[in-house]
Parts: sequence; structure tokens; C-alpha cells
Amino acid sequence: MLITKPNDVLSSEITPESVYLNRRKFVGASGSLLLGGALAACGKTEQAEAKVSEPPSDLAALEFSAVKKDAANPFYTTEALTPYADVARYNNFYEFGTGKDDPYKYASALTTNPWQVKVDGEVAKPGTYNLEDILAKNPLEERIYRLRCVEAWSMVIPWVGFPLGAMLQQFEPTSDAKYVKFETLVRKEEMRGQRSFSSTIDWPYEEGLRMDEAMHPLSFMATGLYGREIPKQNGAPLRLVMPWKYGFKSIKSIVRISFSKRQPATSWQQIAPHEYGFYANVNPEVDHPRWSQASERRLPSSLFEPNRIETRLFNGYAEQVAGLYSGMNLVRYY
Ligand SMILES: Nc1nc2c(c(=O)[nH]1)N[C@H]1C(S)=C(S)[C@@H](COP(=O)(O)O)O[C@H]1N2
Ligand SMILES: [Mo]
Repeated sequence: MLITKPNDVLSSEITPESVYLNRRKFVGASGSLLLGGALAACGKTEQAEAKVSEPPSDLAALEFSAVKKDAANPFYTTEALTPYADVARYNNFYEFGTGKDDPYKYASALTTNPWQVKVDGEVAKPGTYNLEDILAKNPLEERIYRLRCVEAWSMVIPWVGFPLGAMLQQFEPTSDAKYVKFETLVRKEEMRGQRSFSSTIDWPYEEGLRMDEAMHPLSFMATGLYGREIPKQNGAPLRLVMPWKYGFKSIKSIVRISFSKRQPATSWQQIAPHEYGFYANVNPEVDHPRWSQASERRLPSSLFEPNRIETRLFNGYAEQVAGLYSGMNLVRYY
């Protein structure tokens, strides 16, 4: 997001972590960078690729129904998965610091068990829910989605979780519930970014959706990725995934869900309202005031292979979600 320090834009552009990982991958596969390139041509590096893609075995394996690998399935994409190493080591989770590898380095301090979610506002069944009770009602399934950060990089991630709408309905929102707001945990002892004096965020991190957006079948609550429980740096134990919106909407480590009549305030919108809107729908034609949104770096990406691709309207999910915004001025409501 890089609000205060333009230098960070540069560091996110060169993806130091990926450069490092790619180098290691080539060296590991062949003993030299040059040979690695040659081997890539005959497909030999695929083995090394598979290795970095594997999540560690200390994350519990999950039981879930696998996504139907059909190109026409909106919950699936034929695009190459971003290797596990990038998904779990190149993160935005400011509660643990603003560096891309800070969440990987420091999120292990977070305790995720026990975990409770407070539900309040315009809802028939408010209360404090234990995570186990939420999980017991929501069978796990897999979704392979694109994730497009507002900083113009993207990934393809195999999530495990359940539809957001199904969970929200279990709380029985009233007819006055027009919006839903989410909050992340505040626990300064475990979240070193929350202790930082230079932090721009007024904790807790907050996000929100219009109810019809929240109820859309693509809207997802993730509890896992790559077939295992979700790593802490990716928002354990429960995080939102909104594939057609910029990544900052996909709030991590959720402890509160509030239903309201009015549009809630959200973290990034409060910090820089002219740069980050409430809707934050991915749109290649509406640039960020400080950079273009027309293209993105698809991870893995390196200095040598930037892997730059064109950004698509609603992150390629227009067919599914454009109807939510018919008649709306997408330049005004960015
Ligand atoms: N609580 C919280 N949630 C957050 C963020 C954050 O800093 N704090 N960063 C957001 C941003 S900007 C992005 S791009 C995604 C990144 O998700 P990932 O690290 O799992 O790829 O998380 C989002 N959710
Ligand atoms: Mo982001």
C-alpha cells in the first residue's frame, strides 16, 4: 500500500524475495544459473518448482472437496498456480510490519487457538462464536482464484474455505443489514506492527462490503491454502477472499463481523480516501493516483522475468460480478 514511503514502491517492484527464490531454484536444479536456464527449456525445472510449491507439513492437512478443474468453472482458473513459497513469503499484513517478508518472519508469534468471532449489529443471532462452531457448519471446499494487489502484483492461489454468504446467513442478518464490516484482531503483544510508532493504520484493520457483494457466490472465507491450514502470515485462522477486488479488501485474521444500515468506514479509505475507495474493484482503466493499474506482475516474477500481464476488469470475473455494479460510475466509485 506504501502510503508514506515511496521507496517501498520500488522495493515491491523488484520483488527481492522472488529473485532470491528463483535463483535458488535454478541453482538447486542444476548447479548453475546458466544451466538452469537451459534445463528450463526441456522442462526439467518443473521438479524443482514442485518442491518450492509444497507447504510445510507442520500445517495440518485439511479435508475438503476439490475444485472441479473445468475451464468454464468460475471458481477455477487454468492459469499456473503461484508457488507456495511466494504465496507464503511475499505478503501484506501490516500488523506484522510493512516489509513483504515481515509477515513470514513474525506472524509465528500469533496465537490462533482459541479463536472467537464477535457478531453484532443488524442481525437476529448476535453473539460471540467459537471458530469450531463456525467450522462445524461450513464444509470446506477448494477455490483457485486470482489475487490482485492494488500495488500491481498478483498471484493465483488455491484456497480452502467456504462461501462467505453461507456463513453470514447462519447469523440471520435483518432486512436492515445493507452492509457488513469485518475487523482484524488487535493484540499488540503478538503483532509487532501494531506496536510500531510509524504505523499509518488506526487499529483494528477494518474492511467492509455491500450485502449483495458479500452474498455473491465468489465471496469466500479462507481457512486454508494449498490443501493445508492457512499459514499465519496469510491471515490465520479465518480471512476474507474477494477475488474481483484489490487485495486490501481481503481482510485477515477476522475477529468481528458487524451488520449495518450504513456504509462502514474502512482502513485504507480512511488513510488515503483519494487513493483507496470503498469498492476497490480491480479496474485497469482507473489508475491509482501514483501508478498505472493497466498491468500487473504475476508472481513468480523476477528482474529477469518480470512476468507482466494485462490487468482485467474485475480481475477477470466481470461475467460473474458486473451485474452488481450496473449503472454505477466505476470512476467515481473506485
Ligand atoms: N488485517 C489485514 N488484512 C490484510 C492486509 C493487512 O495489512 N492487514 N493486507 C491486505 C492486502 S494489501 C493484500 S494484497 C492481501 C495480501 O494477502 P496475502 O498476503 O495472503 O497474499 O491481504 C490484505 N489483508
Ligand atoms: Mo494489497
